[in-house]
Amino acid sequence: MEMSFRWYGNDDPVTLENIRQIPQMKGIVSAIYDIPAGEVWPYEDIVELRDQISAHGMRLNVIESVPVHEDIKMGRNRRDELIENYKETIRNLSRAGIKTVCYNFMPVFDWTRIELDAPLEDGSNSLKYDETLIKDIDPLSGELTLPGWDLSYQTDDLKEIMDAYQKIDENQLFENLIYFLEHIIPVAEEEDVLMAIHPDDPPWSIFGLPRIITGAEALRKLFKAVPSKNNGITFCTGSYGASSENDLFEIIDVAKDRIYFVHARNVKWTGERSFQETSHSIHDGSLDMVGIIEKLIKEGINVPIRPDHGRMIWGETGRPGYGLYDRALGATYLNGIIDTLRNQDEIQEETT
Ligand code: DNO
Repeated sequence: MEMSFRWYGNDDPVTLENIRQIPQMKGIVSAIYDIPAGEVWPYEDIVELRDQISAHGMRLNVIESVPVHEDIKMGRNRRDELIENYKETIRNLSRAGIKTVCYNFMPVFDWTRIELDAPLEDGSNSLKYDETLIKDIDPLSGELTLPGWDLSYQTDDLKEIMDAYQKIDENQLFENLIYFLEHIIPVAEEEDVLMAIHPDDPPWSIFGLPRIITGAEALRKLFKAVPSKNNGITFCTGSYGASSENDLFEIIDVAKDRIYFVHARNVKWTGERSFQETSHSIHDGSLDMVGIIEKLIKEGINVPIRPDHGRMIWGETGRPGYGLYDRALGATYLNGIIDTLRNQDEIQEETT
């Protein structure tokens, strides 16, 4: 697996120089953040990002994400035009040598939490989700600070969009996803680009909005509807694993020939549909990180993997979940597991 790290570009307080010093760091996962959702990413901008990363001894291996415009998710009239733009972005990425694209199909809100710096016992802090508290929040009141609401996801008129979603149920949203895929996957095939849908985080409906990429059953349905191998997934342990009802081993079985990108994150279940993010260690969270990595390796899955969110430790402040220190510890933990499980002769060969 190719150890990778998410980097938010030149505004990220975590620098490429910092990231390069994490042992065995090979890949950078990034995006072009200043282009509004729905517009074409110019080839030149992609090349500039790619070359900047290469100049630091790593490679831009995954785009996370090319956002899908709400009009596509809602199946509105403008979707065909927006899908054409998306195709053009896929072509431009491919021409620049970038062959894996992560995206999601979550209505309006990307990943959602109730608290961005909830204390943990050890004095650090991390992101937390509590269904009982979320239920009392009106997303229109502005009370919610959304960690995943990048510029690219912002909408001018939240209320109008939330209202429009009242008419879209899970089946309709799924149909809109399939419509989108039926149009873009042929281009991904031509361009040799792997599309990797990120699960809904958390994997259940929030604020009355439909959510559809939630577990093994949903993936079976997705692959049946669009069988192309370019229609794949981001296997995000923390998103699927936020629900204690999801069996991550079953999800690997269902998706094993279509896992193109791995997000490794641990979470501790704190109640029904409630959890807090922890270090990557199996001793801290509810997920069997060692067993999961072992299964991925056994299945021959050799794709970019990144430590997902980290806690804020050692006084670090910054983008929630995306500081340097705990993600670096996570990468090192994951590398330890991977190196132990991998064929030692192969590792020897690589190092000599
Ligand atoms: C959160 C991330 C998500 C992810 C998108 C993918 O930390 O995993 O925001 O980037 O959902 O499209």
